[in-house]
Amino acid sequence: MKLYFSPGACSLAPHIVVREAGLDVALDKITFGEQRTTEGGLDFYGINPQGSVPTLELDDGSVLTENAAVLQYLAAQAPNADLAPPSGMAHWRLLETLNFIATELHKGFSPLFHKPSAETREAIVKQLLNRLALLQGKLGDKQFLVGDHFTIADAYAFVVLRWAHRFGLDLSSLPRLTAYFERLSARPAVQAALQEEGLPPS
Ligand SMILES: N[C@@H](CCC(=O)N[C@@H](CS)C(=O)NCC(=O)O)C(=O)O
Repeated sequence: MKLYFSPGACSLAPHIVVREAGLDVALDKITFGEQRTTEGGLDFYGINPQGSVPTLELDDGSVLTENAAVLQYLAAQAPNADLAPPSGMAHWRLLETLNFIATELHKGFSPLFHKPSAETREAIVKQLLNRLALLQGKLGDKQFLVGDHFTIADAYAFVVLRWAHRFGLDLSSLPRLTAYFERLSARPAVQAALQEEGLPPS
């Protein structure tokens, strides 16, 4: 398998899962510009017509996209790592949480990457802080978002919380979420993925 990624983008979530699961997955860094190219200089649009990461190339050459699907596919390749509860209410909570992160948080952050006006930024940040408070509510007093151990939802949550810090959101009113982010940051798999993407440890 090969994971096409961009440093610090949402593809960091499946990258973390690859490390948590100990999967043998090659990495290929996409250069974003007017053209999008793989490390080998191939046109990335020829691999994924949307040009977005994460993109996972499977061993048969077919391609899987959409973070929530890629994360679940990777977890299914390493059932012993127990990164995605396969049944019961925990399974539905996992899907609920992945969808919440993808649609309410991930896509909520996207406009901040395009340098919005101060007024637009303020509205976006207000909405994001509301959604992050909801995420803290989902976390409750638990150590992880779903059940009692790390799942693919935590890998995805780590990425959006990292963006919250990168964009200077004031999370002081969300101490449990801040402590959760620090716990995730300390995981060896998270640190390994950050280092491999050439990113600072926190
Ligand atoms: N719907 C896709 C969206 C992925 C996405 O937005 N990826 C961003 C990086 S975080 C990207 O590649 N943006 C470049 C683009 O879409 O042009 C998913 O959930 O995987």
